[in-house]
Order: sequence, then C-alpha cells, then structure tokens
Amino acid sequence: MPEVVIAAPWPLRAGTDMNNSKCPPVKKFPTEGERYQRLRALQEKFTLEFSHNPQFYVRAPGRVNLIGEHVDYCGYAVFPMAVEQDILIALATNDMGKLNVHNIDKDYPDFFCNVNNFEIHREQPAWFNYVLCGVRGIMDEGGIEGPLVGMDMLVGGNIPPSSGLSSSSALVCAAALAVAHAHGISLTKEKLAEICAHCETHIGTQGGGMDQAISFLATEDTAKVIEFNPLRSTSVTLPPGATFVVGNSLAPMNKAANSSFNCRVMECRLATQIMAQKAGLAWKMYQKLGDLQKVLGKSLPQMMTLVTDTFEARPYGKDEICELLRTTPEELDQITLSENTRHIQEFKLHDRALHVFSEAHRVWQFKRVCDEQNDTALEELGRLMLDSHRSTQLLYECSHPKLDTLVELSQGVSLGARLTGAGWGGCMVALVEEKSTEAYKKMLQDRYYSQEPAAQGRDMNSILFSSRPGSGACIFVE
Ligand code: ADP
Ligand code: NG1
Repeated sequence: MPEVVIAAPWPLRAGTDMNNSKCPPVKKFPTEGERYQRLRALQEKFTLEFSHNPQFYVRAPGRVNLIGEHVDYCGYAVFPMAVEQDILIALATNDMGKLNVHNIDKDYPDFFCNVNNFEIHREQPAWFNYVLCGVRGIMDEGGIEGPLVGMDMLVGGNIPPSSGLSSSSALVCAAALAVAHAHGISLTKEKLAEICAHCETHIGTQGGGMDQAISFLATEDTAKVIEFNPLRSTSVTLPPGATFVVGNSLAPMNKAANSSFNCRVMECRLATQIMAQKAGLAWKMYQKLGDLQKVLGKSLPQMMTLVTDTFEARPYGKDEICELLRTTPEELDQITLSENTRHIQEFKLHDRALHVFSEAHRVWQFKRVCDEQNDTALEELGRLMLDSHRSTQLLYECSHPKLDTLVELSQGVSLGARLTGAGWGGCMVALVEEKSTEAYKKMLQDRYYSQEPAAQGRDMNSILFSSRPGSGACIFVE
C-alpha cells in the first residue's frame, strides 16, 4: 500500500513548507504491513515507558553502496541506493528540559541527560552517542533560536549494525530529523544531509557524507549518483533483468572503535599534500584528492599516472613524509592527522591514492553503462563491481577474509560482487540475474552460511536478501 503524504500538523516557522518535496515528506501513519507493525509496537512501548503518547515518528533508511567505496571523503561521487531496513524514532516533547533516549531493543540501555548540556563520547561510543550527534547537529546548524525543548525518544531499528549498511548514519539522520521537526524547523534534504555528515564526525570518524546524503535524498526504485561540494544527486535507472543481493559476512566491524577507517582518510590526505607540494602548491591548503585534481586540471586516468610517478608502492615513514613536506612531526599532527592517527608511524600512499582515483573513475563508468543500457550492460556492471572489490581488497586493504570468500563463491553464479560500505567485515553486494536469484541464494546458504557459526539460528532474511531501491527519510503522523 503506498504511503500517503499529508499536510504537516506541527506548528512550523513562517515561510516553511513541510510538504515542499525539497524537505523530507510528512506521511500518514501506514495502515498495514511490516512498517505499520513496527510503528505500532513503538507507539505502545513509548506510551508504556513515558506515560504519554508520541507526537510523531521519523524514519531514516540504511543504504547499500553499489560502487564508489572510500571515495566520498576524497570529494568523489558515490553510487548508493537506500534499503528497506531503517531506524524509526517515536518522539514527544517534555517540559523538564530532559533528553530521554530509550530503545525498543533492551540490549541498548536507556540514557538521559540535560537536553542543552551533554558530551559526545568518541572512545567505543555507546549507541546513544549517535542520537546525541543528531541533536547536536540541529542545535548547532539547524537555525533554532534559544535552548532546545526536552524530548522523549524511543528508537527501533532493523539495519544490521556494523555491517556496512549505515546503521549509525541512519540513527544520526533520524535523530536530527526528529529534533528539527519537534522544534518546528523545516530543512531541505540537502541541508539535513550536510548537517548530519558534519555532526556524525563528533563520534570521531571522518566519513565523507554518502550515508547521510542517501538516507535523505533516496527515491523509490532508483539508485543515485551523489556528488559533493555542492551536494547533488542524480537518479539512475538500473538495467532490467538483474537484482542486487546483499549478503552479510557476519564479521562485524565498528569503525568508531579503532583507527583503521581514519588511517585511510589520513593516507589519502597525506598523498594529496605530497602531490600538491610536488606540484609547487601550498600543501597545507589541500585535504582531498578531488580538490587537488581540480586544481591540476587532470583527468582521473592522468591522476593515476601521477600517483605512480610520485610514489613507490611501499609504506612511507612519518619522518620521511615530514621531509617530503618540509615540516615537523608536531606540525603534521596539528595540520593533517586526526587525534586517533597521530600514533601511526607508517602510511601507504601509492596504493591508497591509486584505489581512490581508479574507484572514482569506475563510478562514472558504472553510470555510463546504466545510461546506455546496451546488450552487455549487466556483464559490464558486474565486471566493474569485481574490479572495485579487488581494489578495496588489494590496494585499500579494507576487506576481510570472510568477505573475500563470499565474493569468490559468487564468481560465475553472479555477474559480479564486492564489499559494500567501509569494509573490514560487514556486507557484500552481488549483481545477480533475476532468474538466478534463488539459485544464487541457495548456493550461498549451502556453501557459506550453513558452515558459518554466527548464522545458526538466525533469520536468514535479515542476513541474505535482495533489495530494491527504497525511499528516503520521512515523518509519520497519526
Ligand atoms: P554501520 O556500518 O552500520 O554504520 P557502525 O559501526 O558505524 O556501523 O555503527 C554501528 C553502531 O550504530 C552500533 O554499534 C550502535 O551503537 C549504533 N546502532 C545501529 N543500529 C542501532 C539501533 N537499532 N539501535 C541503537 N543503536 C544502533
Ligand atoms: P559505513 O559503511 O556506514 O561505515 C563509511 C562512511 C562513508 C564512506 C564508507 C566507505 C561514515 C558515517 N560513513 O560507511 O562515508 O566513506 O565508509 O565508502 O563515516
């Protein structure tokens, strides 16, 4: 049953329009289906725990990235689509100035604080810190005048956490949208995405904005090419006859809990700065490979050549990097490195930069194949996905043996497969001909999941599933 978009019942600021398609839509509470059941369960639990009714609900989806991995924070376009799985939040304001955050899943403990005075913890962040990021984002950049009003929130989510499907960003996006709506603030999807990309960095990871962008900008049945600076999205229709199957390797990775993710961001930053220095530019002004490319006016293949001309395929010591940049380790810590990467003594510059430029190139090749839709489109897309996997595995070193196993098993049975999201565990995505989907899933069930201890007794539909492109974040009212 289609979801009905209705007028906003909430007092909005003068001049705002919640039903402007530029803003997340306000929809009528569904009357049936799985989402209805989940919203109803949220409402009942909310009333039980807070002794009053929710005033509204928000939904923000997770995503699967089809191609373009670890390039968003270098300024390059990505190619994700939203999945059906999402984070839901029920919210009502309170007049005690308190932020109460509960979860329907009691493995996530309750939390409360003063809504206008809290800290966000970076080390092994507890789940509610992602909610706090969303609150902080609207507080700092949402245009609210005066202090925030107290809020009771109940969260319920079904995106597998730490699996590369962006559960953390969906939680940040849902929280930000809920806080904005509770304060009668209407923001465009782009503005919300930008706020959420900034505020999730309070958690300590230096991601690039793909997850927050697709969570707000997704539209049903299309994948999106998302470009940054300025943020813009283009719908792309995927060629008919194939479907994307997501398989969770069941090796979890929380990117905020160690420095691997930020180390990659820093390796790209260092490669940018050394190439800028060699080109006679003021290296301190450059952070992203994409910005450097623009200034140098070179194509992506030319940038790949520049990488191989500039760097050797080996790790570079911090002292050697300082010599190349004519700086001190102290200044490098200050200008370039994040708090949790200052202890790292060796950085791989050649391999990381080569991955980024080749992957950024593959995104546009992928889009061209989708646009042209010729007879060999599906095979070409599959090949690009496999090339992308090899690059993340060998050059970016962010795969995991279990992901590699899934990708190898998929060869020949799918058109192509690759890890999706940050990697180091989590999910792979495979392009599979529609007629072979069931046989493909059965093959993975027999050859991978039946031997995977973490899969035993689990609902396989949440571990191995086909996904059609879903819609973006919205607000539900009864
Ligand atoms: P992902 O790739 O899924 O974004 P992260 O490791 O970055 O993985 O973030 C996962 C974290 O997000 C979890 O450890 C948890 O703190 C939070 N999270 C995800 N889903 C939920 C949920 N349904 N309820 C509460 N917290 C959640
Ligand atoms: P996930 O899979 O959600 O951890 C992370 C980053 C993205 C992007 C991908 C790799 C965050 C919030 N997300 O995604 O921006 O860089 O890795 O392509 O940091």
